Amino acid sequence: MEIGIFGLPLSGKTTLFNLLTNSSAETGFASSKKKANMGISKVPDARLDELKRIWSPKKTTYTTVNYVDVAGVEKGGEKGLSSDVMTSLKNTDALLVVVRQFASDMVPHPEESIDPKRDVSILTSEMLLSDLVIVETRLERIAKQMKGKVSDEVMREKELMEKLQAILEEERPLRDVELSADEIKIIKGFQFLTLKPLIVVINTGEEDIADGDALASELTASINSPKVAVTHLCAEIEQEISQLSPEEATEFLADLGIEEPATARIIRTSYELLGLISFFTMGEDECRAWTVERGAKAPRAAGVIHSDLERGFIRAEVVSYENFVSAGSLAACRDKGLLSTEGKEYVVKDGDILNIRFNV
Ligand SMILES: Nc1nc2c(ncn2[C@@H]2O[C@H](COP(=O)(O)OP(=O)(O)O)[C@@H](O)[C@H]2O)c(=O)[nH]1
Ligand SMILES: [Mg+2]
Repeated sequence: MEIGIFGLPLSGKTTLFNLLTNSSAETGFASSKKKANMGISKVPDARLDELKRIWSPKKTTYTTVNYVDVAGVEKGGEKGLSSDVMTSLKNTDALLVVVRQFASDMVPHPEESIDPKRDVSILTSEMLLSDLVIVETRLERIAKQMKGKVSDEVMREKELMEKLQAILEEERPLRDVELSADEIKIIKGFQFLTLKPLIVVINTGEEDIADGDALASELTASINSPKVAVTHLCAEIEQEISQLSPEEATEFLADLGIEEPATARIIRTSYELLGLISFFTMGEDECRAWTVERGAKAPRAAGVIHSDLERGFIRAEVVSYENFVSAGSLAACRDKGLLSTEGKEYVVKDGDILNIRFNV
């Protein structure tokens, strides 16, 4: 999974990127419009930590998310976003939009005042414009082709592009429009930004941490889209916490009334928004977390591990994480009848521990 970090300059994108990916990319004014940073984040999972404790395996493998921290968006270009930004966001599955709530005399806001709702609307306008430019460029190209004889396929694409053009001109993001499976297939390659799910992160000041949930609910209500989730953090404080030892960090978080590091919440929000769940494989050699779409059946989950496991899928032995941990061992699960054998139609659940039987 790849997520693009998107926002106005000096909103705290790179600070958040560093937190998520444990990097030390340059932050602040000089870097705010520079090229993209790329990094990988290990997805924290307390359940995998526990499996590791039980098995003491040779290897423990967490799932990962790739993050691209793009240069700050500059408002008002006629052609939408710069080609650098567009290229960086090309393969992203979702966008993490950072909007600034923190006030600071040392860090000027490009709009000279603090207003997360306005910033979301500026960023949305830039995304709408970029998508509109893509649609119009495509329509111009189709118009040239129309001088000759054109296929039904091109005609269908033209109709669809005209429909999208009308939607974008009404300033409606494509993610909020109902599209058929066919239409989605046609437009997939265009990488429209307003089609991508959004995780909006409000970067609060230290004094606003306690109001974070209220600020997030307010913004959620004003955006009002099932494909947009809003969460919050104070990037600067979390950055300081990340430099502490685990014990110190826990204490510091508790003092501030923060239940868990914000990065864990952001990753969980991303999984929920993208409809993803985790399942596990375990043993003495390796304990490992995997990611699959909610609703996926057992062979599809097997295919995430290896294509051979999907191709030669016979059955899956399944125990839920909770049952495994409460029983204490696989033998105990077997005795108690907690281990089930499932076929091709089994829908994998979050926290399932799978053992795939296959034959190729
Ligand atoms: N006071 C305060 N400053 C912050 C916070 N988050 C980031 N900053 C500062 O704002 C500046 C810009 O941050 P940066 O991550 O580089 O923003 P970017 O341009 O969006 O990548 C840096 O000097 C950060 O130290 C915050 O939560 N509070
Ligand atoms: Mg930056």
